[in-house]
Amino acid sequence: MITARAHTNIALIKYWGKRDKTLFLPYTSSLSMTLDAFYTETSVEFNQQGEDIFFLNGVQQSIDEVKKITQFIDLFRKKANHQQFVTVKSQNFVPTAAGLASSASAYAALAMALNELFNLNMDRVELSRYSRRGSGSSTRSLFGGLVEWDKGDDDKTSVAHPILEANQCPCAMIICLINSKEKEISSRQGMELTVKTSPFFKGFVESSAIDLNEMKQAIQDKDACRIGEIAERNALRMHATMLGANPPFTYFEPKSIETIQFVKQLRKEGIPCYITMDAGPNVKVIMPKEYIDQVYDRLQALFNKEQLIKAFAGPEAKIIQKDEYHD
Ligand code: 2P0
Repeated sequence: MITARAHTNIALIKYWGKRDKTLFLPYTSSLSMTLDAFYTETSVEFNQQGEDIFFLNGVQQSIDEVKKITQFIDLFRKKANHQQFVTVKSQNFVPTAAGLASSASAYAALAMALNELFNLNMDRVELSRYSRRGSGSSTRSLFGGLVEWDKGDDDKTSVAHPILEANQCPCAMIICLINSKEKEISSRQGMELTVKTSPFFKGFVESSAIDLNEMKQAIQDKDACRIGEIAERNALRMHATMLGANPPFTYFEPKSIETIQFVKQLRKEGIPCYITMDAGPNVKVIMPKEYIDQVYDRLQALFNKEQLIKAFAGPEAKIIQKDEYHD
């Protein structure tokens, strides 16, 4: 039995839209921070049951869920030229009701574990190419610190690579939990509708390339405020594309807007902090590491402590357990 652990990530430059839905090739390159605070642990082993079996947080999953996992494992079976079925047991380590359970850490951990189980010896970059086929954002969870997923030209070149080690990262984040309800529009549906119908999508793709270049410069300069500024504008441009979709939709809730305005007010007072948001109402506040406690204290004007989670740049995915069985 092999067990792998992968941490989730939050994009500073967003992935929103696929140019190839089968291969999960994105329209834009993206860049994220792997978080120390949340992760998934996944164990895999061969079984003799004649089918793949999948448990998530101790609960055996439905045929539809198993189907997704089987398609993903097939990629590894094919490469290894193996036929064996696999039992997958996955556990999400995220605070209860955080609404942050992420396919990113899930598929990164599964890819890492399957690589070992099938003895494929792929390096992380190559593995990100495989994990991409489970979920785009999982490419970035194979690495720690700050990570870029290059949109690439094709299946081979659309892979992730590390940009900055976790201990070098000048930023921290506070996740503000606003609502953990199941979202009405999944990110997969949301991005598809946006690509198909939003006249603003083209503008997002064009401006994202500029944001990415400026972000890489800010990272090289270890300029946490600039990183925050660029992340905020990139996130808001992504959310603007959704308002332009037909039918229009948004992940914003009143409390999301209130938080954004509060963060702006803190900036006016000289406290450097910025926001980013994903396919849900929760707001992530980005700041230079040394300001995290000050921002945390101030955010308590809007949230109770249970709704605020501090996070720093986290580690790469790794194998944490390997049990060998011999007859
Ligand atoms: C991101 N999101 O870059 C963006 C920002 C949501 C908003 O990656 O269809 O679950 O599995 O490739 O990776 C969420 O999308 O989508 C996402 P699929 P995924 O983090």
